[in-house]
Amino acid sequence: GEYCPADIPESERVDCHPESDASVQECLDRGCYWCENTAENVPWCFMPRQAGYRMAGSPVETPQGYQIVLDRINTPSVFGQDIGQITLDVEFQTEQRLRLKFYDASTSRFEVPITISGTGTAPVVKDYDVTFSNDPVFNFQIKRISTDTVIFDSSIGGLQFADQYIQIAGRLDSDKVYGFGEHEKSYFKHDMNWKRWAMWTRDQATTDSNLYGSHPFYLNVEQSSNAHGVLFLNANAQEVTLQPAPALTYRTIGGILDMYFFLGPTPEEVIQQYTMSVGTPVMPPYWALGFQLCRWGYTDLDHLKAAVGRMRLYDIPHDVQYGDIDYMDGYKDFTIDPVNFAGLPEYVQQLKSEGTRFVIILDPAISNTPSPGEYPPLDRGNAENVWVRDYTGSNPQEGQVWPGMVYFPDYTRSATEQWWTNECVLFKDELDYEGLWIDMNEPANFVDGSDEDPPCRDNRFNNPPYIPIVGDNLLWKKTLCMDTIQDLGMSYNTHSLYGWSMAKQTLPAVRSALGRRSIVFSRSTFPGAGQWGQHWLGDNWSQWYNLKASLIGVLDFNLFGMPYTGADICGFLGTPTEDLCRRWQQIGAFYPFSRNHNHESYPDQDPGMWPTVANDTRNTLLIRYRLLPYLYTLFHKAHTTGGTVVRSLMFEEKNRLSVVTIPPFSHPLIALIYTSEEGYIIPVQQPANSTLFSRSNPFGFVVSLDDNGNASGDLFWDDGEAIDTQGTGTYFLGSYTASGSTLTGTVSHDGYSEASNLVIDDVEIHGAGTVTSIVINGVTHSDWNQHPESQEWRETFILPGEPILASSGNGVESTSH
Ligand code: MIG
Repeated sequence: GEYCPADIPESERVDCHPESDASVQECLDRGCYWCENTAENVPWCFMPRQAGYRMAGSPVETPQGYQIVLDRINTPSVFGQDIGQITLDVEFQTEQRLRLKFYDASTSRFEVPITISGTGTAPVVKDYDVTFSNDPVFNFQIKRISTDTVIFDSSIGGLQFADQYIQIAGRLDSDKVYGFGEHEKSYFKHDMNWKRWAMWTRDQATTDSNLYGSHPFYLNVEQSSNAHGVLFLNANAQEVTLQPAPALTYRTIGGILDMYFFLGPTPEEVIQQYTMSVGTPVMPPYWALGFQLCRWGYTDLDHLKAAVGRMRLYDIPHDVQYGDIDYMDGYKDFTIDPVNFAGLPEYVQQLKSEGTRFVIILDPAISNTPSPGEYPPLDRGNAENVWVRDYTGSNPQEGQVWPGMVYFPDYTRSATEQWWTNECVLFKDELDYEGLWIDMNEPANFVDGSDEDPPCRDNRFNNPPYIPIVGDNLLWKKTLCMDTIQDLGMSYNTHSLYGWSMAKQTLPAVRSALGRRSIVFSRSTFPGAGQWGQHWLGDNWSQWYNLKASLIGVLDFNLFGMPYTGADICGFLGTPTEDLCRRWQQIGAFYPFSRNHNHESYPDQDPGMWPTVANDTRNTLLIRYRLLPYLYTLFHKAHTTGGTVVRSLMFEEKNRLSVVTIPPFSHPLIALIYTSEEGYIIPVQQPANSTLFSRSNPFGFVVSLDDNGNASGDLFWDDGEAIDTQGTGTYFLGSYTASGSTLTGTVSHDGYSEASNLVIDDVEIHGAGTVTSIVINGVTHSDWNQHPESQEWRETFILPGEPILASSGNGVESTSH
């Protein structure tokens, strides 16, 4: 009828009633259209193209681009409090980076404290162009110049800028959309059939609703196969709807609309440009690339020792052992249970001598019930007033977590950093830990809001006019009230930055405690968190589905600038079958972060619990350890130039695939997929059961020649634990090229004297055809041999547990790894 215009295709509808239960009257009151009987999932209530803003005059040129003043057209309000005039700054920041910042010039609003700025003047040449129009209302198009592709077209309509409701929609060039997190998904490329994803940090076992981190970033691969990325720099509760046009509608309930476009043009370049803007991943210590064992629910030190004993019995590589909250006294940070974990500090020393380091968990919440003098970390925190405050801004806000009643440190306050660093330094004297695992920092609270009555005051922050589709439809579910206060601002704005700010303060703390490199595993993350911390994928289930989804999780976090990531191997919740655990150990051996971890209510699931799992785990981990110099070099690259460590095949132009399907699955996504790329040289090292020992073993190279007989690669090497060896120059960087039958090594940087002790005793060459001579650095080698069956590239990579061809030591092999 008259409320249902024919000219807006279903696929392009911008939802005008994103809450549930739309009615025709409510829809018309918002000045929107109503069309029933659509295809499934299509919104019935949608925005007219005439709603939005209009340019007040022509765009004004600025040194970096344009400034445009936008006036709201007088149409009915969707959620109230519309801002009548907004300003758009268009900044041509670099050749590949464009910023569109929509804000209220008359009133300051919350802005995420991440600065991504250009040089101040527009680049002479750039990959993109922006056009603006007032027809029928303000809209813009962003175009990739080289291919004439419109990569974002806001003429689809829907621009809104209200105090607590900001929305923008855009047509995309292709439906190949990746990213937005944190969610558990079983596919990498998004489903564009009206799928909706909320971003709001939340303590929630893995599912497809909003989880621990908030990552409002997507990658879009265009039809031309060029790629671009977009960051919405916003921390409020937010969501995106992906629709089949292809298009997306983005909504947030606070802050500003701050969009950064990264033009790539390759997917890897997009991620490099993105991570260089928000902070490239911190360089992990070498030992953190080793295998790690954890569980929640070691009832006492003997229980933990028994698990370690099984690792030793089966000679399974074991670089890190964890202490979960069990080691604490009454679950209080910076304490050790004097009964069940008596002797832990001495045992940690023993582990260290065996090549196994100890990492401890710390929760942000600090017990506030002890009397003065009983728990010094609380007393010192009180003295410095480091806590998140209640709505009055003057009293610390109470919550409930593991130790009972607690306060939450405000990690956006500088006094907190001194206090937190001091506590970490003091505790290091009691327990010789090597890394910190920071959990519950969404922040998680065992009660909704508080245990006061009512838990949160009824106001526009705790109960805003619109709530994105966050789990439980409540912003303060299992967290603090939205009007609690940190130095940076109200939780309404800063909630999703809590884990980010905790990681930011914990890296300097742990560095002060150790005086060397460390790790800070953070459950909650936000763009830029990778420059301080690492991430595990949270509380998953011991199910095949979660094994599959973990691979997507690893890929997603590589898009988000946190390549050091992995899922709890064998699953956290539930009891894995022997076969699941075996296969998970095999796949997990190739996560950047390889750790078996378990929930307290389920039986031990360390690999030594089953002989078959133990054997396959050891054999697969030996492959991982052989590849660690390569993995380390990849991390160095990500640290210095941004980009990914684990990436999807669509990031690669040329590759040969080796696919091993893992029964009972035959779907390629369920397979362990190896890209053995032609033309690369991969540095390897003889493995051992700890990096402490493998680091002094001989090196080797796996050379995989391309069709022209060429290959190249590099090796980054340093002491594995000094802070910022890149900055101080105390590292070795070698470049290797193969051409014809000659492999040449060139030292690109020689700042690590120990590197002169590196020995190479194994070079494996693939794709060489008939080999007649091997020359390494000008020296002809005669002690090589050829694989009896095939001197050519092997198409399949064989996992342990299946027959595997043995390495023959020195010389040339054609077995493929
Ligand atoms: O309320 O420290 O995700 O890895 O074992 C649960 C106990 C708190 C949640 C973490 C999990 C950890 C567990 N923690």
